[in-house]
Amino acid sequence: MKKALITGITGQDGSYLAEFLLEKGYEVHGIKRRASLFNTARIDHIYEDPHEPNPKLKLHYGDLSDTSNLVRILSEVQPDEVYNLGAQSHVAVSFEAPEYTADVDAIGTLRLLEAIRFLGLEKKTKFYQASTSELYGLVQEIPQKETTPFYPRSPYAVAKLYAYWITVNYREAYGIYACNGILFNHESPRRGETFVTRKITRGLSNIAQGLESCLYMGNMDSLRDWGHAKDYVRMQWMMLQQEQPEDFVIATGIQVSVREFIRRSALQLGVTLSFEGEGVNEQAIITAIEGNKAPALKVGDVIVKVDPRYFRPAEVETLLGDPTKAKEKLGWTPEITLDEMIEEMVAYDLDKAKQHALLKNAGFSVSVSHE
Ligand code: NDP
Ligand code: GDR
Repeated sequence: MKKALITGITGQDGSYLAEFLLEKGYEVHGIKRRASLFNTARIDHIYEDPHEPNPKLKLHYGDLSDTSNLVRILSEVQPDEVYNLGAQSHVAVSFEAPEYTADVDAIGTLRLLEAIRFLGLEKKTKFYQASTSELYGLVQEIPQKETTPFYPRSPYAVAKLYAYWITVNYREAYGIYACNGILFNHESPRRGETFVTRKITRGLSNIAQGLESCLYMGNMDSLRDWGHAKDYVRMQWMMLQQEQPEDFVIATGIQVSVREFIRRSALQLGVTLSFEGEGVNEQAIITAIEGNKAPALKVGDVIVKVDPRYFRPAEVETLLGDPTKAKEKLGWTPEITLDEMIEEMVAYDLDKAKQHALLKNAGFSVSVSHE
């Protein structure tokens, strides 16, 4: 039975990857952080009681900033595959916490690779690094592929640039099977609530149910290539099953704007919108118009406004990936379309909003978290 170790198992990708590997018959080990509240909601459904004989999912407390902890866990687990998905993964937050982001996202990767080397696991343990389309930043070529030059535009992306190259370097210097998946944005109902897609599907669902009145957005002109996390974790595993380690771009090859994502999400909710001041972000407002079927909204209600607070000091305006290499070499193609993904996310968030609304209407106090 193969053993995998996942850093970031409590995150969006970690939870889908853990499910995927358990289905493949792996023994899955995950590193979770100590937090003052439970932080395992995304993996509770696959949790196994450690008191039962031979659990297939095992969790270890740890942190990518803690070298001795990582060495100990790797030494105990002796994994066949390490998936380094743990990171301070929010681009906007990285401007506020640049040093922490560098420590975890850049040096954390080095710590894991050094632990593999220190423990003599170079020939046994394969290593996957969660690299990102943010490396392309100020875009030099459209669409972006494996050979496109990098130009990172945030402390997050600069930290990930170090992680990308240290992964390449340990592959070349020490013969470790180590590779980078350069993944474009991927989303799901498990996406963190402060990333733009989830903020939109959750915010609009709450508005449609009368729990909130307005969604405050940053740059709605931004263009992204959005896929579904389930399709992308399959590819992470495929990359570690090859004869030779290589780096791959994973993307859909289709790009839409944040504004278009709002429009398609609203359509799923039965909300018809009017866009004003398009292209002039500071003035853009979005109102409900006739034909809208959401019970809590009336014609003319302003549903979306721009708040400069959500603009970034340096923005990545346009990302579009070319996944040809992954298609040709690994036979990978995404199976879930953007509209199917939006439908799934809206259904999930609307269900949650309806539960909250029911409680609220029955007189219970309900609070909605915001960033
Ligand atoms: P999430 O933010 O959902 O998950 C990040 C995970 O990392 C969480 O489990 C989090 O723990 C953990 N983590 C954060 N800080 C530390 C730390 N100091 N030590 C150990 N673990 C830590 O990210 P995603 O699942 O969306 O992304 C997975 C990886 O892929 C990340 O590295 C991200 O940068 C990268 N990536 C993501 C893309 C996307 O579109 N989703 C695209 C390209 C790359 P906790 O739950 O306790 O917060
Ligand atoms: P991104 O994702 O920065 O691409 O990084 P995010 O969803 O945060 O932003 C996408 C685009 O939307 C614009 N935007 C807003 N973003 C947020 N979060 N909140 C807003 O209110 C808002 N309004 C507009 C942003 O400016 C941006 O242009 C994600 C993360 O998962 C990274 O870890 C990963 O590496 C990359 O995707 C690929």
